[in-house]
Amino acid sequence: MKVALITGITGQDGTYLAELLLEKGYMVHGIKRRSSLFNTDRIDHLYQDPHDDNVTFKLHYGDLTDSTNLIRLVQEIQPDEIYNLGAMSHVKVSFDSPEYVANVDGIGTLRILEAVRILGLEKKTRVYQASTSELYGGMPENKNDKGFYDENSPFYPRSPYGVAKIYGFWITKNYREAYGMFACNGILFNHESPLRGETFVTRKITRAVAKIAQGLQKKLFLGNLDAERDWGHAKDYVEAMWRILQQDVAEDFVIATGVTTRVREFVRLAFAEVGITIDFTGEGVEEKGIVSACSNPEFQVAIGTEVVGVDPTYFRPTEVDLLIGDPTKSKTKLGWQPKYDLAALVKEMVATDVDHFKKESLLKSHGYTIKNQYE
Ligand code: NDP
Ligand code: GDR
Repeated sequence: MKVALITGITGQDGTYLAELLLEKGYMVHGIKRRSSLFNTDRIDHLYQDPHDDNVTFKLHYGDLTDSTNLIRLVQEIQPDEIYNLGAMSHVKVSFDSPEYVANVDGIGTLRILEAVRILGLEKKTRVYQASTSELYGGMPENKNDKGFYDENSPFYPRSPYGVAKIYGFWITKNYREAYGMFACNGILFNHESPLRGETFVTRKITRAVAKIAQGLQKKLFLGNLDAERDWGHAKDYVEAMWRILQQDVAEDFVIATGVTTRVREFVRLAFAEVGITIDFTGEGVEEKGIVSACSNPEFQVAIGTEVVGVDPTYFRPTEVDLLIGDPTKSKTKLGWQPKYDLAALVKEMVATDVDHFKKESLLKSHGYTIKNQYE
């Protein structure tokens, strides 16, 4: 039985990856942070009683800022594969706590690699590093001839998050070259799902659409509606992570769909899922999204209602305007093929949020209040 250790197991990707590895028959260990409230909502369905026989899923307390904790866990677990997904992953928030982000997202990667080296596991333990398209910074001159970012495109990070992750990228590559470790970067472009954190733009939109349609929210405020992102589904992307560690030779791979879409268009598509047509008028901070049709009798939203506005609070000091990745290498070498396109992704995200808020409304109408991660 292969043994995997996942940092960031309580996050979006950690959850899907744990599910995938369990399906493949792995023993899965995960590191979770101690918090004053439960932070395991996403993975509660995977919980196994540690007193049972043949347990294949186990959580450990730990933190990427704590070297001794990481060394002890790697020593105890002796993993065949480590997936380093733990990070403060919000680009905008990284401008507020840049030093913490450098410590967790940058030096945290070094701590994982050093734990493997100190314990002499260089030849046993393979390491996957969660690198990101934020490394490219969206600089137009750095795209390849076909107009995409690929494994050879230069980096130019535009946030403390991107700068911390560039350290993680290079230290992973350096440990591969210096110590012969099987350590790889997956340079993943944006990937979303119904499990996406609520303050990332796609989930913020799908939640708001579900609430506005049901009369639970009046308006959605966003930042830069012109930003363009290459959005895939997290379920497809964790499959690529696993494939990267199954290669004969350790290498870095771009994982992307090759299609980019504006935030404004994502908003339109998400509202369309509940039968609401949005027209955008005005420019810059004056831009507004106004309902021009509502074809679903279940959701009564009046024509002419202003449901989307711009709030400059969500602008970033430096922005990544456009990202689009070239998945050619991952498709040919890894045999990776995404199952979802953007339409299927939006459909699933909106449907899940509509369902959630329907249940919540029903409970409220019967005098119950529920407090969970959604509030
Ligand atoms: P999430 O924000 O959903 O999850 C991040 C995880 O990291 C959570 O489990 C979180 O724990 C954990 N974490 C945060 N700080 C620490 C710490 N100090 N020590 C240990 N664990 C910590 O991110 P995603 O699942 O979306 O992303 C996974 C990884 O992939 C991240 O490294 C991200 O930067 C990277 N990435 C993500 C992309 C995307 O589009 N989703 C694209 C490219 C890269 P807790 O639940 O307690 O907060
Ligand atoms: P990103 O994702 O910064 O690409 O990082 P996010 O969803 O936060 O932003 C995408 C784009 O949308 C614009 N935007 C808004 N963003 C947020 N969060 N909230 C808003 O209200 C809003 N309005 C417009 C942003 O300016 C941006 O251009 C994600 C994270 O998962 C990283 O960890 C990962 O490395 C990269 O994707 C690839």
